[in-house]
Amino acid sequence: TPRVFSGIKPSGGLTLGNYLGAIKRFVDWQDAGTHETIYCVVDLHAITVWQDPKELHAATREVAAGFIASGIDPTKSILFNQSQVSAHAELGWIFSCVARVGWMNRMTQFKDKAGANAEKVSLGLYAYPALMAADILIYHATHVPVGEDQKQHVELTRDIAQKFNHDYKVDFFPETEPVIEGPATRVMNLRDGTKKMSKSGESDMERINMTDTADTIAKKFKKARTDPEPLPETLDGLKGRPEARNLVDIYAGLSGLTDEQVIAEYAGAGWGRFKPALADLAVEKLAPISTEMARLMNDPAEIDRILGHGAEQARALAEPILKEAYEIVGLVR
Ligand code: AQP
Repeated sequence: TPRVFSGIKPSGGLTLGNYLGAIKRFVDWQDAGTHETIYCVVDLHAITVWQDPKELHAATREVAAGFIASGIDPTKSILFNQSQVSAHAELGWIFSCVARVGWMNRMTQFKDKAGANAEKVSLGLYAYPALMAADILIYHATHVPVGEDQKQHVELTRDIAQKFNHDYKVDFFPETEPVIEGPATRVMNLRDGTKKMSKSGESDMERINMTDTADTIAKKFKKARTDPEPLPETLDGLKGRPEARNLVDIYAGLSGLTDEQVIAEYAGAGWGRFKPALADLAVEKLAPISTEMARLMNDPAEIDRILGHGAEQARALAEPILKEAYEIVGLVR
C-alpha cells in the first residue's frame, strides 16, 4: 500500500491553522483507507528553536492528544513522536550530505524565521528541510498532506530523492508530492491578514488555539482585524481584502463549504452578523475536540503508551529502508 506521512512540531499548542491546514486532512486520509497513514509529532524539528524542556514535554503530549481528539485512531494510523525512531535522524544526516547549501538558501521559511538574525540561529533550523525529507522518505511515503507554507519543503524532498537516486545510480526513493487541497490551506493571523497564523506568533490574540474556551474564541473573532466593508456579493470582491478573505476561508474550512458557498450565504452581510456566526461555528467544531484533548492530557501515561506503540510500528517500517540506504551509500554495517 502507498503511504502518507505528515507531522506537526510541538513548538507550542495547536492552532486553528494546524487543525484546518493539516490535522483535519490527516483524518480524511486515514478514513479514506487508500493509504497507510503515518503521523508524527516532530519533536526534533521543534528544538531547532529553543524549547523549554518541560514545555516541550507538555507540548508533545498536547499535539498527540490533538491528533487523537480530532479523529486520528492509533489502531488505523501509526502515531508516534519522531525522536523515538532514530532512523529519521540517521537518514537526515545522509540527506544533509546530499542536499546543497544553495538549495537551503532558497527556503523562504528559513528566511522568514531567521530574519535579520541569520548568523545567530541554530544550524538545525537551517538544515531542517533535510531532516524533513528523511521523515517522509524513511517510509517511502509518496503523499504528504501539508498547509501551503510547507509546499517548498516537500518539493525539496523530491529534489533530495532525485539527487540521491542519481548520485548512487539507484531507483530507491520515490517521488513525493505535497497534497494541498481545499479551503484554509493557509490560515492567516487574525491581527494581520498578510501573515500566517502560527503557534509561536507573538500575541495570543492573533491565533485561535485548539484549547481556547468558547468565550476566548468569540472574543478573538470579535476583535479580529477587518476592513469596514460588508462581505461582497461574489468571491471576486474579496480581492485585496486579506482579512476578509481569511475569515471567509476559515468559515469554509470549518463548515465544509467552499468559499463561494460561504459568500453566497453571507453576501452583503456586515461583520456584526458574520463574526458571531463564525465564532459559533468554530466553537461547535472545536469544543468537542478540546474537551477530549483535556481528558486525554489528564492521562499522560496513556498518551506515552500510544506514542511508544506507534514508535515500535514506525521502527519496523523504517529500519529495513535505512539499512538499504546505508548499503547503497557504502557504509559497512
Ligand atoms: N496558518 C496555517 N494555515 C494552514 N496550515 C498551517 N500549518 C501551520 N500553520 C498553518 C500546517 O500545520 C502543519 C504543521 O506545521 P508545523 O508545526 O510543522 O510547522 P509550522 O508550519 O511552522 O507551524 P506553526 O504553527 O507556524 O509553528 P511555529 O510557529 O512553531 O513555526 C504543516 O502541515 C503546516 O503546513
